[in-house]
Amino acid sequence: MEPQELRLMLKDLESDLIERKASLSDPDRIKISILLADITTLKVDAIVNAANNSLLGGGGVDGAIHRKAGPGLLEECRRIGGCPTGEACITRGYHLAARWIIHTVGPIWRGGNNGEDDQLACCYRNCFALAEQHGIKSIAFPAISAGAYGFPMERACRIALAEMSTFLEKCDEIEVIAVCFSTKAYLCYIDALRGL
Ligand code: AR6
Repeated sequence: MEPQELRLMLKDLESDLIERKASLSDPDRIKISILLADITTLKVDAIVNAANNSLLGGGGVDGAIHRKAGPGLLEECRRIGGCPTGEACITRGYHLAARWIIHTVGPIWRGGNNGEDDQLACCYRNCFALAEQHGIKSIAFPAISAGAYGFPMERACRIALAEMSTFLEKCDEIEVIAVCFSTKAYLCYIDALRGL
């Protein structure tokens, strides 16, 4: 596909997304944006890191966040001492534009019958719980587990969006951004939005 065609397609999808948002029961309460971006560049109160149990950094979004935040982040993560799968913890944002980083550890995909869906849903719930506790008003999520941990992107985006909208049903104070690092992720979120 030519880049021009892809741009046009994304433009169509964006209009479709706006219509979709408008068709939800109370559009003023739905504050989910789907954004193609590098999460480390966003000026939001908090960005979420798809970390591992050690919290000591790694590849993917975790590596990008640690590189940009600087060594203070690694030090604080070391003091925390790790994070179980499905849980979350919070640190300062250091050199990032975001004030906070919420670190969560998604499940490694093992075929789908080993509690992966529930663990992934827990990641989102625990991140939102920390966001509420810290008065965070805007939060950006990467597609947790959908990279190195192998969770199928379509399924990961469906779970993410379901948890985001469930949370926003009870708390409409927080702006939620689903960050996509590829057009595939973007298209999966649009599909998931259709299924809401
Ligand atoms: N901004 C937004 N999204 C990103 C960025 C970025 N800068 N970089 C990658 N993604 P992954 P996981 C997307 O692998 O699957 C690490 O080594 C990426 O395209 O970062 O939860 C940790 O230390 C994908 O859609 O996280 C763990 O060991 C999504 O973020 C392990 O990887 C998640 O991909 C965690 O694996």
